[in-house]
Amino acid sequence: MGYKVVVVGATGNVGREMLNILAERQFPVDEIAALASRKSLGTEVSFGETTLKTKDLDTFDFAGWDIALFAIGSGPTKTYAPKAAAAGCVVIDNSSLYRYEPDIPLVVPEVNPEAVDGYAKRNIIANPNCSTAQMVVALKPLHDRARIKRVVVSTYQSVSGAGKEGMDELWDQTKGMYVPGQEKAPEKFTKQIAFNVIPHIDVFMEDGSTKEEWKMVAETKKIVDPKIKLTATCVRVPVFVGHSEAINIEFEEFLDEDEARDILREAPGVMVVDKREDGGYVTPVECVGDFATFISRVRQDSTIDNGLNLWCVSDNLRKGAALNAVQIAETLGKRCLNKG
Ligand code: 11C
Repeated sequence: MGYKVVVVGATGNVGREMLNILAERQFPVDEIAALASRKSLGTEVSFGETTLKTKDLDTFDFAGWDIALFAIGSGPTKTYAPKAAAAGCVVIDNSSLYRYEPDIPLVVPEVNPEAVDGYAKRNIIANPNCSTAQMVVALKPLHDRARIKRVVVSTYQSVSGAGKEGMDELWDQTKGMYVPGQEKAPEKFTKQIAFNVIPHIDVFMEDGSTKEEWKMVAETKKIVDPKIKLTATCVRVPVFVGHSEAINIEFEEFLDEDEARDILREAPGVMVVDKREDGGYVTPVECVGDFATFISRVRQDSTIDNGLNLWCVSDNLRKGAALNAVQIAETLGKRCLNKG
């Protein structure tokens, strides 16, 4: 016997990936429903070899359904997630709405699978931000070995993090640079994204950081260890899919670069590609459609006592969103629901 699964926001970038990944990983599904807002109603989406017609989120009755993977913004999530949870359906939510609430588990299954056990308090589990998810998969095994004191991370985030509109803007603006009359002014992003980089993702906070940067701090503390100090600079780059991160780590104990590489090679969800030669590292275009978080450029930081640098790349629509949500569903199934 398997699960009755709902995907909410099935026509978006992340919702479509959720359906693909449920099928690819052969999640034990007895019945599946793809829900969308009224404006996308009737749109067809793929689930493995089958095609699903989307149903109306507004009138859907969640009673009798086991798990709902939510991939809609915080606003509509606030309306529909409590409805689903109250009907007895466990919500796995990709928005930022519930992530920082103490009684809602925030889970990356390779890092804190046991946190899933707290799902029943609200019947909701939160999925982290994409830039956090891939980073903590790499940080956790290193933290277990040498205790991380401080992290300095700079991100290079693809436009798909801003949804389909972000991808369309990069495409149209790039085309518009060469086709007279088709110039495209910034709309989704605050400045030109084609052939440019923008050090601004999400809104500004009072201290001058952005919400995206704040999320990396708050989520790392909740998922890995509240003692870890972290400072981030998050940058949007003209890449369609795949977030990259340059991560500098200061440990309490010395950790040799070769040992760090070996630890990462053994770590769940991590793939090390680290040859000190031309092309001996991973870039975002190579990670698209993959499940792994790729680590390259592991090297000692000789400017501090116990420092290490590394390069971390992953498909932000997968490990950063849909894959992590499906992994949470798998973990919930194994640890708590025991079907399938
Ligand atoms: C981006 N990381 O790249 C964002 C997208 O909190 O789930 C995901 C935002 C979030 O723009």
